[in-house]
Amino acid sequence: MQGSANLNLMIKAARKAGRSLVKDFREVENLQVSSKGPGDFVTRADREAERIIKQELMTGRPTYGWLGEETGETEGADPTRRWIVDPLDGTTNFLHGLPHWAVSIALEHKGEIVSGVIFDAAKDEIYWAEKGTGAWLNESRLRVSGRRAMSDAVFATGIPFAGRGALPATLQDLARLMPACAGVRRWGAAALDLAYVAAGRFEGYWERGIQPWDMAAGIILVREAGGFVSAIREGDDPVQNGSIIAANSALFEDFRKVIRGE
Ligand code: LIP
Repeated sequence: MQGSANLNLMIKAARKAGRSLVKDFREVENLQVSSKGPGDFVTRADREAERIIKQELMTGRPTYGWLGEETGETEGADPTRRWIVDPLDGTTNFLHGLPHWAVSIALEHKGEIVSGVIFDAAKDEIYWAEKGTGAWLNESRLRVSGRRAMSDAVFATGIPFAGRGALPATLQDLARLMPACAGVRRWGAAALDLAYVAAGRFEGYWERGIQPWDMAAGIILVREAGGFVSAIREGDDPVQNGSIIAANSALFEDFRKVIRGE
């Protein structure tokens, strides 16, 4: 697999963490029937995956900064570069034995996401992209969907739960979008939702109230596959403000108008 030294380091770290998570996932499936459930076990699996990734990346690039879902933010000696890592995106799917989760690793340079890796270890699909060199699934080049009609388009999103997230706004989004499109999916992993937009499987994705590590790697994948990404509110930055709209080039403006209520 061609790519820069940083990308190859990211892929090595993602695959090593993915191997650990696949082993733990098999145990989680067995724990579904236990009265206590696998909650604590999944927390340990999540933290072990981030430990593996952090060891690989910070050994290879000790001066870079760090932002990880489990271990938080650490300033680096190099203030221009930062790893942004979700060791297990789709945690609730993992907890319930649903094989739709991923390791997500992104590299940010001077505030811009310049490379990303998303590893769906359960399906052995690794998505990767570097600025200016395209988006890839394993060894195949990715392009966003060519569909041009909203009525033919399938979109993905995240739906608030347990009192978290922007429920009224999301319900308004759904009320506006559902009559205009061919379907909406909620598969529970933002990183894979964005990877699927880059792969042309979804025409678009949006979500409110998610974290930088949920979206960072997926942003560069969508852009390098020919799609567009923005925040929901005009002028916001998706990574900084926690809301995101992503779609293929043909539908991006129409989709964004629907979500913005324009
Ligand atoms: C999840 C996201 C998903 C969102 C969930 C959660 P996690 O990330 O991938 O899109 O709807 O609320 O934030 O917590 O599994 O890393």
